[in-house]
Amino acid sequence: DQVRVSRALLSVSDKTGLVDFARALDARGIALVSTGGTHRALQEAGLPVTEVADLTGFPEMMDGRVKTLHPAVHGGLLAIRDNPEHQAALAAHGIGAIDLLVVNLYPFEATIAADKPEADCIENIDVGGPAMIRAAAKNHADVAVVTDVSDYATVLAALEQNNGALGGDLRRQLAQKAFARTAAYDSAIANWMAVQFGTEAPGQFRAFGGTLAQSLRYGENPHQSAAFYRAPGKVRAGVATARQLQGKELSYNNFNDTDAAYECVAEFDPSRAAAVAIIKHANPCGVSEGASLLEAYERALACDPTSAFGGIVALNRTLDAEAARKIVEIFTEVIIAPDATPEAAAIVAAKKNLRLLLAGSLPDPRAPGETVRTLSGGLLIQGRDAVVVDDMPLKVVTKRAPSEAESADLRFAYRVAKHVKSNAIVYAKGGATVGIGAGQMSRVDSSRIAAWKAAEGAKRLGLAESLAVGSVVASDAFFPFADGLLAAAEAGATAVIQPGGSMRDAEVIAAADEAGLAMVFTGHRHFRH
Ligand code: 93A
Repeated sequence: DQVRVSRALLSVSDKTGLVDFARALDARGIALVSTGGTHRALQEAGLPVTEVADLTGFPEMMDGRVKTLHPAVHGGLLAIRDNPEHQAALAAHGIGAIDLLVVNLYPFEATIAADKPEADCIENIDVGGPAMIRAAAKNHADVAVVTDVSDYATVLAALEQNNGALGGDLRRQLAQKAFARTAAYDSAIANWMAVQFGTEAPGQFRAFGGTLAQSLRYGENPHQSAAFYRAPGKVRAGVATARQLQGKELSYNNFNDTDAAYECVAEFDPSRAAAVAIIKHANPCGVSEGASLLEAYERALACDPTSAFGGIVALNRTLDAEAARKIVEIFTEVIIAPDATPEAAAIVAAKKNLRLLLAGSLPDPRAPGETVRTLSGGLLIQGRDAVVVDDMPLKVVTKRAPSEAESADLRFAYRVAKHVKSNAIVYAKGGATVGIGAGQMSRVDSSRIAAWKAAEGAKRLGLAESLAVGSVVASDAFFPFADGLLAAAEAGATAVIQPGGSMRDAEVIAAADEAGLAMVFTGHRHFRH
């Protein structure tokens, strides 16, 4: 998998390190070819170098706009070495193969950053450089491509180590980096033009290689523009891959909430139980497992029917008629499921505005991926929270260990807590949430809200005791003090699941023991902001 380097083409705007690098190549007997300015720099350093114009038989023309755009260059970069026809073509046209391409591009980014006139910016759009980079990177099986000055040393070291050859791993790595560079370069041009020409698409997501999938009527609010961009390549099953069977166009908030709903319900293995998540403003207002989707929906709805009005309903199994009939009884914005029976689809069809999305399958909660968020002047990117409670080493920290039923509910509650905005507190009983506290700045406030919801639920059902009695509670992050935990005990929870790791864990554990609670630590936090 080694490529012996006999000839290198160097064409660089940033001439940092150029002479030393070229000198080392020359010392290895590698023939050097280069464009105008680069050629001059090498010649001045006393290095033997051929000008590209001598290769092409054409002078550089039009202020250098056309210098390397020629078969003598691109044939040399693109010819497959063990393809007889390609080799015959090289021979027939007197084209020499190029094994190493060293290019860095016209400084377009620096030119726009310096607020240069439009004509200067346009002139600094490199055409021939990216064309060569792409050619060499495509043909990485036979050619190495260097697009970054900081890789000169690596390449020299590799040549030294392999007796003048470059290995496949390095060539593939360099090729990938090369395409990343041309992609970023083109993004910079497109983004600049969008602003310069005022042609920015509504909600255009800059610096992101996605494709515009849908222009949205507006964003989170009517005065904000918005669009949905689909990530390039194969993406996880979900809103982006779902088929919309019917209903109004999805809005920005629908997209966001539907995604939250489907990601949440995907935590529940459909082969174990049916599960339903009802989401409002990207937070679950009820999640439940059940023997059937109908049962799961009814129990999810019971958690907070007021909030569920106008919500998004996500199901982990094929939507069936009995669940569909129940769901359409109240105003719902979106239903998303892997699939729907024809009968269920017909029931939903009676509600013209209700959107029905069929995603084909459930997203894998363990799949890698990233979340992106913009902030002024940049992007924040992180790996997705792809850890699930089943993979966490749960540790019982109290005198009392949770019962089997409590254990099941603790896991259930922690799965849900992962999808609740911090600070998240989730009460659950029998595989259903009974109170959810979301998005508070204080954990105690989230605890209070969750307990209050559980008490309201009991009132609705005419029960004397809060639904939190006999429940378990999950916290997305550790309890910094015993107060949040004591609030849960007071509400009637009998077991707790939380990451642990507070300075005051000992205090919190002692309080749990005192209250007769069983508590497990997960060792994994589920912040969601
Ligand atoms: O104007 S171009 O798009 N046309 C070309 O054919 C071409 N070939 C190489 N720019 C072109 N280049 C770029 O010239 C390279 O990407 C490099 O940035 C620069 C090197 O020019 P010089 O060697 O004259 O300094």
